[in-house]
Amino acid sequence: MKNLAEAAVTVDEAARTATAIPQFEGENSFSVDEAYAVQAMSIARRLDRGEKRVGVKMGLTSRAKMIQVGVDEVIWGRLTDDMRVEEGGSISMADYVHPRVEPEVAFLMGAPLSGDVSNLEAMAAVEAVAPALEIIDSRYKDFKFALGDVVADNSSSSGFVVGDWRAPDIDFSNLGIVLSADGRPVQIGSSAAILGNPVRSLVAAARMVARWGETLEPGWIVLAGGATAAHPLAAGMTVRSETQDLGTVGFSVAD
Ligand code: OOG
Ligand code: MG
Repeated sequence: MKNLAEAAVTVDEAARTATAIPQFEGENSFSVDEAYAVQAMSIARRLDRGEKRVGVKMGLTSRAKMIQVGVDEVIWGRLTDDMRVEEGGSISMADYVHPRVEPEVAFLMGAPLSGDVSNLEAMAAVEAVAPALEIIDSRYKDFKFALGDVVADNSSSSGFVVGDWRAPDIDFSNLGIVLSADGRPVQIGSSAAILGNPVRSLVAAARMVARWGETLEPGWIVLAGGATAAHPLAAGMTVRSETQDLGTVGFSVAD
């Protein structure tokens, strides 16, 4: 029988020590439910080490992302305070296996949200919106995984940067986004790539966390998912993303 608790230790240690691991293949592969159970147990280990839960990340909410990794189901993961990189801050390659960056939209929750909700109900629970970058880092060798693997690995969550928050009183359903590395555009897209409108990702988040007994809590951040394919990071790189009406967010890779 598969030992899910053991798998949780494996993915948590791989993330903690930035070490690549093989996929859970064959008789060791997980059903989606098993994978979320592994994810929950691995995050519990991080919380035991003193990290604080700060929100949720949605994944594979755009075609570009689904195609890039070959998995075509919307997934979610858990964010902790330790994953947050300050806007304009820097990271070290040594803390990651093979990190990539992708432009996202972040929501700041002002009221609890869980279960089946409408777009309108979801927006009523949002306090602010911001441009964001997610640093993803699959712990699996060669960034290759099946659905169960990536979900168990906290949906490749590893870091995130949030720009200035603003009131969610603008139409952010189709905002142009340019992701630049060292001043050169490397991905160009639109917030519309995120399920047609990022608010649909928030609706999906409310539904999906409810399945696991969770509520999007006031003060939590919800990352809506990458609007474009992710770009590989390298030592010395400066990353900046500019989102129409939301502004810029960036960081650099020290070494
Ligand atoms: C899986 C995580 C996907 C997104 O925004 O679509 C994700 C991966 O690409 O490794 O974070
Ligand atoms: Mg992402």
